[in-house]
Amino acid sequence: MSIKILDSTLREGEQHPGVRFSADDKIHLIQLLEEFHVDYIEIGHPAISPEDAEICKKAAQAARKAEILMHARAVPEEIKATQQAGAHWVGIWASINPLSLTTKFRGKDKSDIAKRVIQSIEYAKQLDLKVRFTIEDASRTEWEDIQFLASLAVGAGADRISLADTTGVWEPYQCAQTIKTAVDNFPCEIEVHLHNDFGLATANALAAIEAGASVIDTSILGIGERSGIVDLLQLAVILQEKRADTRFSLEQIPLLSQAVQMTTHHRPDSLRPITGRHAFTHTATYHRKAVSVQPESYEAFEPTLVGRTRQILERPTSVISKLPCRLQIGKPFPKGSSELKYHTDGPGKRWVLMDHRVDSRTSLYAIKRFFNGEEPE
Ligand code: HCA
Ligand code: CU
Repeated sequence: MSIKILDSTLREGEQHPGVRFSADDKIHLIQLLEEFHVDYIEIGHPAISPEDAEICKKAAQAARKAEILMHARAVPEEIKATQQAGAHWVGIWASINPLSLTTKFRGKDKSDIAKRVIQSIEYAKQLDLKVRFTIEDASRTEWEDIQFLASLAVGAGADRISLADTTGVWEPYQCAQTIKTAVDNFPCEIEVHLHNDFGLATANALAAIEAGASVIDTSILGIGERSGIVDLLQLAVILQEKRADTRFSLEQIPLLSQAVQMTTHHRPDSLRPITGRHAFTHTATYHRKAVSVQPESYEAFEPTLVGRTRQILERPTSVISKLPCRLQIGKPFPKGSSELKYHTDGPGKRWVLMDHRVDSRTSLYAIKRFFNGEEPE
């Protein structure tokens, strides 16, 4: 059975600092995600505010193929809000780990939490919603507690159990062990939600797939709380190149990446696999030579696979003498300013102005960046 992909850019991604999607942003991203062929789209938490409820409702109406999921705590009003906004699925979540109890459950004992979870799931089923029940912070929760709460959730009618590595602490072997135990113990599909605090989210996703998980949560460029979650775009490329899963429209990757950059102002750093500015740039002299004859010498896959182009960049030292502009290095900037500044006074007449306190290595760095087309910060 092929793995299903849930994209949570519009819910988890909206928890990235400074990110707030309008209804139109969400509608546009839903269209792109559907064209990319994800299976589920998690679009928000409608109970947060009337505005969120309205945005979720408009966005849900735009979905054509993907099943739409909305987030809710184990509270009847929040579950009702997802139904009113047109969700197919409600994602109910609760933690049973005292380290991470949300304010709703702080001070409550385990049987109390279980009671609320059961009631919420039963209520959601009465509303004709499909239910994903997530054990938040599963990666720091004793297996006995996971088993206790998840078994009750399944008994109450949950269609799927999701285990969350909320703080991104799993190593791949630990993730695989827990997912395998869940697959062996629960008579339903297992989903996994993996944060990237140690940079292991994608590795953990692959381990979870090997262990039998049915659904992986992702977001475009991995955006989410703190260091985010599994990057949809990276995972899709890995699934195609390493697992022969060819369903994704990988050539659309630049469109998805740009849509998120434009709506969130988040930029992937230049080293980021697939979407980073220099993910397909070759610089070292012998790399450049080898790649111009035989690209696979230094490429894991063709850049065109993901809608990108190869870039061959000369090494900066040889480039500086060919700069098409006038440079003035080390010109004192007004006292009190400690930043690098630049100034343009017409085509071909660019000047890089430096603060008098920065050293020559920093100035070289500024020139390199300047030549590479980026403005010095
Ligand atoms: C959150 C926490 C969560 C929930 C995941 C889920 C996590 O932001 O509410 O409900 O499946 O990482 O545990 O994103
Ligand atoms: Cu999360």
